[in-house]
Amino acid sequence: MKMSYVHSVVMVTRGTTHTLLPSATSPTAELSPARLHRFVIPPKNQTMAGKVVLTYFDGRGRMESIRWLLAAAEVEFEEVFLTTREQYEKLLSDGDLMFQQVPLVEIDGMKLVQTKAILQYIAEKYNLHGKDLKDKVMVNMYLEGTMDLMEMIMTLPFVKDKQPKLDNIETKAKERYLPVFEKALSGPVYLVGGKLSCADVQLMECTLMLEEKFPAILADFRNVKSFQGRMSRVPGLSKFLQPGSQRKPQPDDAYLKTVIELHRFVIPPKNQTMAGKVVLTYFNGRGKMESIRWLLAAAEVETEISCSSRFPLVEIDGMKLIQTKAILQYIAEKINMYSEGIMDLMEMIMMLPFVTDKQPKLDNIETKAKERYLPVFEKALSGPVYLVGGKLSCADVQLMECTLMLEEKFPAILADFRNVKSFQGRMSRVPGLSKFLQPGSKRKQQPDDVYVKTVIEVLRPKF
Ligand SMILES: N[C@@H](CCC(=O)N[C@@H](CS)C(=O)NCC(=O)O)C(=O)O
Repeated sequence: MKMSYVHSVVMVTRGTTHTLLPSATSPTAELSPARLHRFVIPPKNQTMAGKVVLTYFDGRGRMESIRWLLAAAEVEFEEVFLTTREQYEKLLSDGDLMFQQVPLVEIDGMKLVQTKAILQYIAEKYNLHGKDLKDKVMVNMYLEGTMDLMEMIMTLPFVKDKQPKLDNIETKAKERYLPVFEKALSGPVYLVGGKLSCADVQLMECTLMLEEKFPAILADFRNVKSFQGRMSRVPGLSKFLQPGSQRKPQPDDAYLKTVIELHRFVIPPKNQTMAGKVVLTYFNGRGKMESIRWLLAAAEVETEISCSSRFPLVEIDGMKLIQTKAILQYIAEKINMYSEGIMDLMEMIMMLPFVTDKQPKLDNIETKAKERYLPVFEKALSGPVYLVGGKLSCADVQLMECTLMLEEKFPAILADFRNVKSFQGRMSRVPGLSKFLQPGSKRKQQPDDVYVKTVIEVLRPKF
């Protein structure tokens, strides 16, 4: 690690939180007994395969939930703060950022990107992800919900006319999100399975963020409020909540300036026990449900369809599941960095029909596809038949879906990506998918005007 990258490093030890650097200070100046301890006591839970190093801005953003989770797991971590464009370009040229984006987390000899993939790895590793598949999918649904809400708050500083956004966040928090958690916590101590999970940790983070903006927002949500009290006594979190910890403050102007400066460049399918039918409720079009249809097709799972409800909703094994990515995980077990990247790209295409000035968006998608996403998959497929672990996974299925979507918009886009092109050929011969690709299957067409009108009518979205 280049010392110039290290702005300041704070280490959370088992006992206390110590600010150790700026790195320029004399190392001997702080050799208190507590600090010496750090070399003697191995950090709780953590096998010493190496340090955990987070690379991000010196602010909350997408890294903050990762900091919270590591704190809850009582895992020490170091931080590299990005302050200059040059640092970021170095990371790019070193090939450290798979999709040219931070957060970056170095852990167990890996360089991980994609926030949710990272959260999931840490949660699994430290037993904070629910005890079985059904608990895990519940945890994921809660996580996705709180993440959606936090993302609205996160992007607030970058918005010019803040009041309408703030009003929208407050309404959504009160009417959509908090009632869910209020109900889930009417009795149970934790959200899922009677034990602490990453969903609890993220809900704690989220409610504190909400209170910063709307101090009285929990007045009508007493269960959530007392949950907050309990969470603040979880040992790792109680330390994290103390001044001087690695928790970051609300974004200020200096933080915003840095972020803007840096952004200057432009399945266990087959052996699944089917306790019941799989029913998908969605619009009669692609949207966020299409990846689920693809995955179920690859898994050769029969589905029934009911149209035009508000959200992606899947009824499977007697549960009603919402939140697209959580469903994918239940079916294919593991969301990884690839599928999150592919989803980012597909979401850009998915939003196109709702955009008035399409050309700049299209240009941006084409550039990102060619320069950011396809090169990753071209490399990953130079040799291997499948993306991960030598076997078909949901990432392959999603990549197939994504490349076909891309070709619909840019027919020659795979000309320079031969491995991806021949992967497409292989995937089209996967039995479930070969059926799904035939006319008359449940695969949906590109969105037309009727689809767009229906979505707008039903959801009345505020884009
Ligand atoms: N889906 C990604 C999104 C990451 C992301 O948008 N990161 C921003 C910083 S918060 C970034 O690196 N942007 C640069 C870019 O997209 O070019 C994740 O959750 O990690």
